[in-house]
Amino acid sequence: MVLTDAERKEVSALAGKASGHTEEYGAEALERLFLSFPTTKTYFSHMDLSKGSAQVKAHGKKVTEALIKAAGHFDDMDSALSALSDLHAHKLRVDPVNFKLLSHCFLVVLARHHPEEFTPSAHAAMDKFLSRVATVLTSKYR
Ligand code: HNI
Repeated sequence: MVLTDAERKEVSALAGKASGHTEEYGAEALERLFLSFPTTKTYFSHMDLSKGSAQVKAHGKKVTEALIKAAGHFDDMDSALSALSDLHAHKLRVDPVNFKLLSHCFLVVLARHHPEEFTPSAHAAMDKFLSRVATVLTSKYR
């Protein structure tokens, strides 16, 4: 699943938009995830998931930063995300279906905050990118 040059440009542009809002966008994506897909909360039972939670904000920031990092490593995403891949596969054992749900929530966040930039082609590029990230993060499951 290789992104074309045009798709990379679209993803980089949206990653640039997100870079000044890592905590805000990450926390919003997680809030949407937990509200719309409540089974995802089981992975975070050790956290305070109430609205405005400092733990959700801190986690959201980490997730957005990881996505921005991935957007800087289109050609070597496996090595760039290797530690995260170990974590999700071996320690957390997040069911892969959940990655689609979180990806969807991130798309909604980007569309909401950047409606002008979130064109159909940017949407498609971002969707492909998030699928690629999910593939890397679930690649060590077996
Ligand atoms: Ni995920 C921890 C990035 C999808 C559940 N996750 C992290 C961390 C990053 C991260 C970064 C922090 C690592 C560290 O502290 O060293 N996660 C990502 C990314 C995606 C993703 C980029 C996909 C886009 N994670 C998911 C999904 C779930 C998930 C879909 C479950 C629904 N992640 C977790 C849990 C932790 C976690 C649970 C540990 C949280 C904690 O701090 O205890």
